[in-house]
Amino acid sequence: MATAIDQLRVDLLSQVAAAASSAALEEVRVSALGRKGAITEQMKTLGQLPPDERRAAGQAFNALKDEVAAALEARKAGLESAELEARLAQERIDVTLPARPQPDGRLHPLMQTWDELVAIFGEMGFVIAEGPDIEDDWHNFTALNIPEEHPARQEMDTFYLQEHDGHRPVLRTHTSPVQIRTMLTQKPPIRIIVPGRTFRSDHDATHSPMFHQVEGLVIDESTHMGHLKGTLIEFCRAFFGIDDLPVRFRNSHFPFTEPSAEVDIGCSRKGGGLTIGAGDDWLEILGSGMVHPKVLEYCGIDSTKYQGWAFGMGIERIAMLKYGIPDLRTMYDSDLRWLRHYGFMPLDVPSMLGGLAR
Ligand code: 2NM
Repeated sequence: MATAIDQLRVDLLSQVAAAASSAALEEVRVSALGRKGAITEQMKTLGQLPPDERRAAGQAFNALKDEVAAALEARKAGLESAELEARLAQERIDVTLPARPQPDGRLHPLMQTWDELVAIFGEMGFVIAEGPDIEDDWHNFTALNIPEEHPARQEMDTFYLQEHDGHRPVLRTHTSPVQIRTMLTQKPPIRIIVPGRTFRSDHDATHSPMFHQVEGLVIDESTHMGHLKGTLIEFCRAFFGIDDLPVRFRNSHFPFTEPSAEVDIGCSRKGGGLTIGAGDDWLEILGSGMVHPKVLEYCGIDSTKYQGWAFGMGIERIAMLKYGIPDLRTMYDSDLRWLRHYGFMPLDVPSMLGGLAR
């Protein structure tokens, strides 16, 4: 019996040593220690031995089991770490390799600016709201306290669609109807920005019949003009990347806000050029104000309990200012040379690090 156990020991230990992978080692484990394994099978013969030999043989088998189990464990640890090393070597990524060739396309400066605006206001806690390009009179004008006889409502300035069912659809002239829709469907507190397409019957070097706006709206029980001012000063400085950019609030009038203020930033126009953030001149970049109580009431918001403020700006206009684009119309020429000059790499993360174009 002793020689049979010795033989089995040599045999199993050499199988353990020869296993070349953890899968092969697992097969060795099953064939040695499993329920139908070599040791188990041999131990079944113990009963045929005379009682005086049986005890010693039983102890020898148990010792062999322990020894083989220990050898399996040790081999397993060795194989696994070798396999891990091999995988790490094979799956290694060389981070020093040059980037893959960038796609040939460019992001239009308008869309780059859109992304920057969303990034700045998003960081301040505003969420994006959207709505239809085709509106009705009520959402585009009436709910905004724009009177029937207001020039903005005239055919001269507004694109009306064909009348049907007694309604006259209109291409929205600003994104404010989205604010109206939001106030009608959501309970305050509200803090949204609304980027989107807008349409006015106007076409020259600074106006396009289709253009883009970002408007914003904040409504709660206690927000006030101080918040409007702080937020818009912070926005101007972040957008133009100038920490001490002078910002001025100038009295103005909109039907939907009271009081209303135009927001100017400091600039210089010396020598025919334009330098933002220097000099003693001013440049208008956005409109703002406290939401008119009538607008709140149109939207079912109790104007004795809630108040709010809003602002709006043209994306083309501020894109032109930031990136030094002299003529708005070139934005829609689809001229690839222009796009290569003014465009941005699509994978660029919008940030203020690019600084000013001039
Ligand atoms: C501006 C200027 C001032 C404005 C107001 C509203 C609303 F819906 F809350 F009444 N939305 N947007 C607003 C106010 C827009 O753009 C120059």
